[in-house]
Amino acid sequence: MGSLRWGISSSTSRVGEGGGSLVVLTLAGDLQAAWGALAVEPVGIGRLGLRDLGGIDRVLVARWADRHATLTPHAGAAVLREIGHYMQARGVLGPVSLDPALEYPEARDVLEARSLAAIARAASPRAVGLLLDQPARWSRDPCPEPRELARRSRVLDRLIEPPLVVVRGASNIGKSTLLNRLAGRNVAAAADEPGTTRDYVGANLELDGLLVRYADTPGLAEFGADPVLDEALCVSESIVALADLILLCGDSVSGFPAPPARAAALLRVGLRADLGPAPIGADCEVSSRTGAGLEDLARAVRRALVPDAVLEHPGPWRFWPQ
Ligand SMILES: Nc1nc2c(ncn2[C@@H]2O[C@H](COP(=O)(O)OP(=O)(O)OP(=O)(O)O)[C@@H](O)[C@H]2O)c(=O)[nH]1
Ligand SMILES: [Mg+2]
Repeated sequence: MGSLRWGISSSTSRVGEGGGSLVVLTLAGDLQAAWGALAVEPVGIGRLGLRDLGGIDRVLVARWADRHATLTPHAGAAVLREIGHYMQARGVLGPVSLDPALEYPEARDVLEARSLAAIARAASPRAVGLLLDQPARWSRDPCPEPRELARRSRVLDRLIEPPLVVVRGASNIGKSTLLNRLAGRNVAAAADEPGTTRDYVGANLELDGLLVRYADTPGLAEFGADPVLDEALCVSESIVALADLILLCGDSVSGFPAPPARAAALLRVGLRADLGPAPIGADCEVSSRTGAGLEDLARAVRRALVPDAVLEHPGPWRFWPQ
């Protein structure tokens, strides 16, 4: 179990309406051993699922790679301490707390050391230039307005810890094909029959310089079709509730589904644009077959999560853990 560690990879307050705090934990190392040690039903690579963690909480477990998973507790920071105790009791090593100044002795001051440490763990290419510029920005503006700083920093933190994008829409309209096209490889099964996607499929995607965790979901219209699918559909609301951005998808025939009750940010995406016009109200339309609109979609996703105005703001960013 020595090769398994956990740590808090991000702790952010939700941006926008709805509020609430969201904590993302990272599990890194021998995950096969972790499932047994933590008594968690295993989650396959590229899969997401809701799992009971020691009776403390139902957490969203996303397995991004062989040795990397994230856990998102529903209840936010309040249950974190209990989860920490549970992990330690089960032999999963806690986070190694690194002092950036010790880790980066070449840095001129603690701020420069922090920015080097943040660059090392930042997920998105867009983070690098901004982080390198932070020492200069803080010396220009050492006392930024606290609320505005907090708001801007919460958004920019998404360049370090990838936000969660969840797709929602009717069955058989090209949701999984879109994921495969964006990923440039076959991540999700796509076929010309409803109910092809029977589980959550996740992939890390870089969209317009922003790394996101992207979750494909089963079509909305299939409830009652079979027990495996029903189980997958049952967790839908939980995953949607954790999303930073929902892609509400529709094609010329299906139209857009109703937005979920507690949606974070929303983008309405018209799919299969080569077959017919997008439903009314589309923010963007794409054809995975011809490739039309894919770049615009990537930019729209990035802008919805990290708007241009925030990226281009010349002020400082409080990017280090509080
Ligand atoms: N013409 C055209 N066909 C597409 C496009 N995208 C997907 N398709 C086809 O639409 C069908 C359904 O695609 P999927 O990606 O499996 O659809 P889905 O929404 O994931 O379906 P479920 O998993 O059942 O909900 C397949 O036959 C795809 O080849 C597109 O942009 N244009
Ligand atoms: Mg599908």
